[in-house]
Amino acid sequence: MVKHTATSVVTIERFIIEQERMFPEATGELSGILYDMALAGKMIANKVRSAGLADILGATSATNVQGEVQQKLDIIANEIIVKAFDHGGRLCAMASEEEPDIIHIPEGFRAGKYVLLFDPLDGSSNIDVNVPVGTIFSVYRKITRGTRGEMEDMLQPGRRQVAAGYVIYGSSTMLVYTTGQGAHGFTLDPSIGEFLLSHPNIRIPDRARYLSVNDAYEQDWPEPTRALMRRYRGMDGVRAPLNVRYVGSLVADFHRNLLGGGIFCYPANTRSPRGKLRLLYEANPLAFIAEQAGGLASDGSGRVMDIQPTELHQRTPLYLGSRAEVETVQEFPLPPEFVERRVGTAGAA
Ligand code: AHM
Ligand code: MG
Repeated sequence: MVKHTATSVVTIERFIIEQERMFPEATGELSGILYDMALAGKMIANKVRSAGLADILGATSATNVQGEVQQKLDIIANEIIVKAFDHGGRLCAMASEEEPDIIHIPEGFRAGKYVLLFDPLDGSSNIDVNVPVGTIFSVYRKITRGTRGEMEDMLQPGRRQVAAGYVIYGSSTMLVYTTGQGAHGFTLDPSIGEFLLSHPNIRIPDRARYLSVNDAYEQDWPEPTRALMRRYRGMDGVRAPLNVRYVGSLVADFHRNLLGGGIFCYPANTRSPRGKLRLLYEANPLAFIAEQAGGLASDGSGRVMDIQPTELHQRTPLYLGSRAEVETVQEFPLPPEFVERRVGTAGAA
């Protein structure tokens, strides 16, 4: 790979081309998906930036000045992504956290050899209070015959991802992605409208600083989970406590922990034995980034990316971040009623 220093100006486009050159057999289709995601990210960033002005610029009712019904930002983000990808000829299907079923490529457009799964605007309940939100995405190669994308193409274990990443709409907009050659971060320079390489080859610090968990659920956690959290907080005398930081916006919590070192936890509890977060749209893509940065992701009993999905909107408990912290989870095994892993054996990659 071409070496870049922190001061060289490298656009995301140039970086993607350089990565593609390492694979002489590459057709450029995956690169095209990454460009399109960067474009969609810029368009969503633009909407998110003026989110607080919607009522002023629009109208007091649900209808805006153009007579269009005002849409929630997560629906707008969903449409931006679908429209950025449905005619490009690179995807054969998509699936979104916002839509119940597979999104097929419309008649008349060429279908490609990849599928895209995404959460268009994660943490969108935070928008009203100006907290960072994000887009998360995941790309797999089509495995079925025929031109249409099928459910089987969507329900692949995370270890088969060919690319994944997220865009965080924070104090600046950043895109972080991996194609399995490390995790790389780009910051949007709004004055020129380009994502520039700002965080090449991200490594999650070995020494964790942060614990991100919503402990309002403590009463519903099984005892081993409570004991695990006491460990992270240094309450059992085994280690120094981690600092607690919880935004409640997964991308923001993950991004901070990725750069600063830490663990994000959304454990199973008695009310939600499979946790809250979605395996395909949230857990797997961030797990891929974490592993590429030297971290790990577990569902409490094993590697997230080894779970064989059985449904599009499947949930999973999630422990994500610095390697040693995620490994600690194994020391606190859960009772059998919380262990519901389906690990596929076919076609292990
Ligand atoms: P969403 O996809 O409906 O936005 O929900 C996902 C969000 C994550 O961003 C965040 O980590 C989590 O929900 C917070 O949940 P809770 O409020 O239960 O702690
Ligand atoms: Mg979400």
